Amino acid sequence: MGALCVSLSVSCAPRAPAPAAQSVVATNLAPPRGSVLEQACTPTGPELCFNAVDDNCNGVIDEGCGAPTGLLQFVIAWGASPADVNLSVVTPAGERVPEGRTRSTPSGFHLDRDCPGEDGCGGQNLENVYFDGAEPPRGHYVVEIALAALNGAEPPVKVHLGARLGARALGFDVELGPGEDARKTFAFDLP
Ligand SMILES: [Ca+2]
Ligand SMILES: [Ca+2]
Repeated sequence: MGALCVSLSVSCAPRAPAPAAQSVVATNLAPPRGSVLEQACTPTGPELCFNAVDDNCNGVIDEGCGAPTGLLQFVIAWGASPADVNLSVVTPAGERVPEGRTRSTPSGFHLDRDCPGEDGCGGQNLENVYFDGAEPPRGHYVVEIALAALNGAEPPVKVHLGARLGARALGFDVELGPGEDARKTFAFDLP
């Protein structure tokens, strides 16, 4: 027999371990140069695919769209632009994903799309890096968004970066162009 809990009081329930997402809290957020952090999430309706936005404010970006997600996730979207934009993440261990043609790190980070050019990218450019485990490595992260080639696109190339950091989703509008604007970074710490 269990305890004599006849009410619906929460205190009667066995204490559940905190969800892993709640233990992942990023600090020292450094937005890309020229970008403003989108803190507040305003639900705008059902989740829309391929926009790197958490439209329904459930903390998950582009869920149900075929893109794998995880406790850490970084997504860039740049619509139908012909520009070649690359997303990469440097982990606390100094691993980089992707690294050349290698799309996964030993610690569990993966890139699952490389646009434009792959099947399914046409008109909905999206790159997605996610962590597949329950305990993301602690330390300093750098997310890089780089313009590799304009391919005839008119600068600036407007890219939306969405990030899922545990239970929290946030985003930035990033503009890329020639010169020093060809590479922008978002950095944070996971203490
Ligand atoms: Ca969502
Ligand atoms: Ca979305």
